[in-house]
Amino acid sequence: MPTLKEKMSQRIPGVREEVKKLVKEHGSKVISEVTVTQAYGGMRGVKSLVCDTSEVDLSRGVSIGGIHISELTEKLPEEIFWLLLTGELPDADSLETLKKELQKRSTVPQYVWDTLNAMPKDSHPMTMLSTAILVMEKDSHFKKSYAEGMRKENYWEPTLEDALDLVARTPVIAAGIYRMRYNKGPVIQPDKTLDLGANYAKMLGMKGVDKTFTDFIRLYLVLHSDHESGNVSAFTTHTVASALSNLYYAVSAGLNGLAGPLHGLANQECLKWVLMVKDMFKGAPTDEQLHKFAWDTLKSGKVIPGYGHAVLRQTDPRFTAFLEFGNRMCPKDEVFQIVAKTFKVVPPILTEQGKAKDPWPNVDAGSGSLLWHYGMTEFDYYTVIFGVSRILGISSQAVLSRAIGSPIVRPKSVTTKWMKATVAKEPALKA
Ligand code: NMX
Ligand code: MLT
Repeated sequence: MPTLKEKMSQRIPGVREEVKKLVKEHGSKVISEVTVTQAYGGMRGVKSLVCDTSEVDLSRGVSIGGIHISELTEKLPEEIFWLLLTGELPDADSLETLKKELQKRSTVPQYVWDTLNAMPKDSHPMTMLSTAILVMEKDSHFKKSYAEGMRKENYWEPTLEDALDLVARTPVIAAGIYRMRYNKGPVIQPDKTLDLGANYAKMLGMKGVDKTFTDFIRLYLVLHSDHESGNVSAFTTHTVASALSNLYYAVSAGLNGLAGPLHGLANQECLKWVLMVKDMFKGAPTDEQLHKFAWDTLKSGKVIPGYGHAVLRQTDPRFTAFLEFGNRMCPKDEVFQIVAKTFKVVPPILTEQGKAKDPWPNVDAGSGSLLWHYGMTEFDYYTVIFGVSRILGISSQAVLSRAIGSPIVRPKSVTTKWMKATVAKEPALKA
């Protein structure tokens, strides 16, 4: 029954050896090339990152440690954290040990609450989460060990310590933010006998919810945990951590990226859109009404939030998991019904418009309607829950990057002048 750290210590020498051998024997082989479109187009599709926690297939969606997300929906977030870091699911004893380890670490320093209390009362909850994480930087294990002259091969160990602290504390902070920001009463302290998801659900202090709310929060934390390393939150975290900034700096930066409407904030934007539909048609619209509303959104130059993806070209299996949950729990809920109807109406419209490469729903299209069903109506909070979950993935990625000694990120940029001169010399660049 190894602890997480022991398991990682067993795994890491093999991973290091594997990477070293690969680079030594095949270092000069070409795995991708970059076109002018890609250089100006957000590097879409350029294979230039390595991520061993999860991978995204354009039609099947995400798999974690080689297991498709649809097979992980009954797991606990702690099991996913172990899977992300070790590539295997924990046995029952290891899971219990990890749960205890996280419970032990879940006390949030008083200065975090003081900082949150001092912030403007109308701060966005994502700003509060990112600030709370940043302010804990002073207690980073990595920072301390680095100052003491730690050797490079040991970098991953204090990074794992920081990751464990972050994973343990973030649900407590996030629940506290919900209660402070929306005047829900005093912050609820963690119950040190509960798992991460159950504790988070309890600390939110929602009124009138049944046990299925806990199941829902666990599912939420599992589904958003990781999506390989090219998405904005993961790539930002990786870039910042590559300067040997500690995990608090890196994760806080990653969450700032998650707070953008084209990334994690799309869940709040999506519910806003669904509620606009509901208000306009005084309930669930007909297909024709929704069809017109969606076209009006597009014609006004806006995106339909929750639809489209930079990598996926099929319905996101994370959306499917939420849809299945909603079909079981609240098929008659009007807001959920609008989400289900949008799934029917919007993809053909985006296809007809012909701009979006992926007309299908992503993870953000359905999650908000379920939070709304459970009575969480403050939709600008929704991305915080995404953030709590995403910390599992981005901090695991950072630990593994430290383990293989990833260097500082520094791609080469070129000027438009250089680009013009180069394409003039090279008329037959491949598409
Ligand atoms: N509604 C309207 N237009 C869209 C949509 C959409 N849902 N998705 C893409 N397009 C447009 C896009 O704006 C672009 O237009 P233009 O040429 O005028 O700039 C065109 O289609 C081509 O974009 P793509 O190459 O298909 O998409 P890209 O890879 O650039 O961006 C997203 C991916 C996810 C940013 C984009 O699909 C989008 O803005 N979706 C809505 C926001 C959203 O749901 N984001 C959440 C993503 C998941 N997450 O959690 O991070
Ligand atoms: C994510 O979960 O990070 C999003 O689906 C965005 C992405 O993968 O690009």
